[in-house]
Amino acid sequence: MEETLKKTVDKFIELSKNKEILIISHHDTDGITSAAIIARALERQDLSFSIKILKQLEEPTIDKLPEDKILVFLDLGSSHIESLSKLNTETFIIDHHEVDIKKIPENIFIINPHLIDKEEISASGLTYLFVKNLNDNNKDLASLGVIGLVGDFLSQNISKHANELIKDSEVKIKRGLLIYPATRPINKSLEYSTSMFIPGVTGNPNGVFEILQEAGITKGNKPYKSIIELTQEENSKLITGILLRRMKKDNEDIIGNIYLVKFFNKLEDARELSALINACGRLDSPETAIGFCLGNKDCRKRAEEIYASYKQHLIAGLNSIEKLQKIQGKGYLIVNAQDKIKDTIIGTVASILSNSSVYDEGTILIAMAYSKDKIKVSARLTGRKGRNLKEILNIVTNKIGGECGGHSMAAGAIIEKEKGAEFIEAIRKTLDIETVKV
Ligand SMILES: [Mn+2]
Repeated sequence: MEETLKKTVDKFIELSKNKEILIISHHDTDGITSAAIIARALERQDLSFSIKILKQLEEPTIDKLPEDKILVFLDLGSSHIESLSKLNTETFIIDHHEVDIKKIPENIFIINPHLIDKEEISASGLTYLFVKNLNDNNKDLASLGVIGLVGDFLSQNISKHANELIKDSEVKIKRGLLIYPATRPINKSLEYSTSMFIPGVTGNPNGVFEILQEAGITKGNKPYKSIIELTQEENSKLITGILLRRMKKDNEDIIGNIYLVKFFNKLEDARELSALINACGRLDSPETAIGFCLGNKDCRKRAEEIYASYKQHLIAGLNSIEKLQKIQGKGYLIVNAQDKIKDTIIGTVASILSNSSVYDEGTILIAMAYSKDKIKVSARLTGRKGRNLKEILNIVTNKIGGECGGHSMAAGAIIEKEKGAEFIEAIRKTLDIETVKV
């Protein structure tokens, strides 16, 4: 890894002397923090650059890329090496997604652990190592790297280079309940706890009050304590309350490392920062998210507004899905939310529910919502084992029309608005036949 980093950085220094740079990154937290890290580093080197944030990289986008600039892909690009090699310019790829190529073309320079030691690290971590090699004064960018690491769920099992990143960042790590933010009053963290859905508590202020009472956590006339301020006893009582409501016996996935980062001069929970950046990136405000990462005060204000409304929508979506009528079959559940839940959050709502332990392992969740003149379909699998959702959606869209994508445990489709009833009928048939086969 060290050798690849050094060689790639040397090549970058040489090439960037007389060519402008175009950074292309992904719209999630890992991609946004990666872009912010490199932007600050290039600014310090006095290099001129521009940034493009993408939902995903597609062939038509590649065809339109400028050939008079050096291209730098972050958190993207590994699966497009062949088409990128056809462009008449040099391309750098800093990415951690799988790569399937034997020989790297001459105009491509890539940092990807899959080509070295298969170590698990985020693109933000790799980008940090890149800029640290570029100039030692970039060490202050490590905390952004940690936020990206947390955003990609890579912060619970730490690899060698992820550890280097964490050490450089000076973040504080505490073991505790994995509900965020761990740094703000716990009643709000519980109410908005979408990362860990707690039946009867998430989105329900009365339920929050009850679970806190049971755990002996009261507020008096002050705000509630934060998670990191709880006593051992309060903490273990609260964990018991959560386990009872989640109907699970082990507390393995509800306890873990909490990363505390100094941000805008305050100690913040990295997951909260990550969720905020993610919301802005996905809701078409990536420039606000990058500005937030780089400490811009106006961007911070805007980002906080976007995040607050995103959380409201998410909780409203979760609350309304409970009330909506569901079609229940053997091993599956279909919810047609129509215009009751926004298309931008229906997938997240479905993911939260599939992780909630409300449904049996292997249950398929199909959620539908209007998306202008179409219907957006999100399919999620509860637990880790079950049928292949991409295949199931593929069968149905082949029959009634539409497009689908994704993978076996989480897939999605877009169909015509008037095909809603037809879709439900077709997917029920497919799911019922599949059950017979199994
Ligand atoms: Mn990533």
